[in-house]
Amino acid sequence: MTILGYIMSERKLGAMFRSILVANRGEIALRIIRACHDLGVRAVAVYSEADRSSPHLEAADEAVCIGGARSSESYLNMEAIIQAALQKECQALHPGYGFLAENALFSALCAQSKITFIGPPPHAIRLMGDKARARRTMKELGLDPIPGSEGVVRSVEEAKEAASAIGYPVLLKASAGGGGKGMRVVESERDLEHAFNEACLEAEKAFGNPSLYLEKYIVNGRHIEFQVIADAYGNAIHLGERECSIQRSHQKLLEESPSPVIDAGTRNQLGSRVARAVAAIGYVNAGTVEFLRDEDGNLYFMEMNTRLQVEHPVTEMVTGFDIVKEQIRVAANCTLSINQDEVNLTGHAIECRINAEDPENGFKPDPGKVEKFEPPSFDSVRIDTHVRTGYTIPPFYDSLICKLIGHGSTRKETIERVRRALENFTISGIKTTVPLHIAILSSPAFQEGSYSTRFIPELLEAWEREKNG
Ligand code: MV4
Repeated sequence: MTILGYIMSERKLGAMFRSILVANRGEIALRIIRACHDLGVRAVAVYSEADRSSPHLEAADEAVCIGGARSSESYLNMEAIIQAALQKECQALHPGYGFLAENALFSALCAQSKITFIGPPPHAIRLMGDKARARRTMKELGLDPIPGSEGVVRSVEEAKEAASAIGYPVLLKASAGGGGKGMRVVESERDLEHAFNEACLEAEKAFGNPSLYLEKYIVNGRHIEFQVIADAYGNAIHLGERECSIQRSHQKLLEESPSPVIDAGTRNQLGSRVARAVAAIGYVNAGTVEFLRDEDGNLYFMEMNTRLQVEHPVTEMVTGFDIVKEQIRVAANCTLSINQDEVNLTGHAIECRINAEDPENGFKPDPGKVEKFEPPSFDSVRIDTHVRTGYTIPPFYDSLICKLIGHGSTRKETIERVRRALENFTISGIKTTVPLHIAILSSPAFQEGSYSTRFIPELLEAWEREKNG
């Protein structure tokens, strides 16, 4: 090909990185290291003093200690992480999820240090991190947000006015929040002042920003999110949706793709609008656009997450597309390796998040030594974990220890396959959420696909009743 031909051609091959710093721990660090190695890239791990014997260090080509056990001293320590990347001559850095993944300042600091942040540019993180601004922006781009306030509500009076206009019940959300932290349902005007003041204080404390916005409270909603990925040339595609309505305290427990309530027409239509919207804001890399579906089937924009998500494997299983490898490629200025027509969804996938928690005891984290860890090795079942027999789970971090993801040709087959896999999973020494997942998969409401927000509270109530005889 001539040089002009190459410049004019659609496919661009950026210069691939030689080394990538993996700025995370646990299962996702291993997942990212695997993607690096598949691309022939060296992976440099970082670790805290509590993670000295973590399996992700062995899997990496090199490892650097970045500080103390507490996250604030290590995995949130921007300077130490950038120092490690520079010292080990990494051209890029993958933040994983959590920690610094959605920190616009960190993304900018990487750029300043000539390290490619494998994620969106700072302006996109900032825009979507301001949830009230994100609602306005997406509305302009053709995605209807949940009916609510125009922007932030600056006073109780403003909140009252907005609430009367949309009708009670309403939900107060923190503009700097996300993921449901600090939300407050308000049933009537009488309760608004108290809820507003409490939510302000809470938002200030949790996010350093007291700004609130207000939405209509959708009863029995379903959480449905679209996976997108965009390159640096303005191309964006969607990879279908995930249903994430099975949550406890705003933590997702189980996710599936496709959603039982989204048909092909809705998927293609909404998916294209989502892809067009993210391209329009100059988004680059992987992201997730979250919707809430009401009982009438309306799909409202809720928020956008500007990172790789825990539940990305369900999308990988139904598309056969490696999202983490593609994140690295587009960060290296390659064009997307497929176009929308080449995205094909096959069968069904379900992910169970296995946490070191005690479901019998209010889901209290249960760290400690894992005496036995024997995952099933089944066809079409993927296990993403950093745990093995003899590993000690440190008490300092998230309690996610393993993701079990199953694929099948139908939803029914997948449910059976995942349930059987869970029944053949031996974990001893710690309490886990495996029995809860077996109960979810065995429940008629789940099997029918007719579950909503209330599913987990109801299942847990039934469990309590059973326990107390
Ligand atoms: C809502 C909602 C009802 N109305 N927003 C947001 C973050 C996510 N973790 C839960 N969120 C919700 N946002 C409005 N305007 C209900 C929830 C919600 C939920 C949604 C889907 C599935 C399970 C849920 C459990 C609790 C709350």
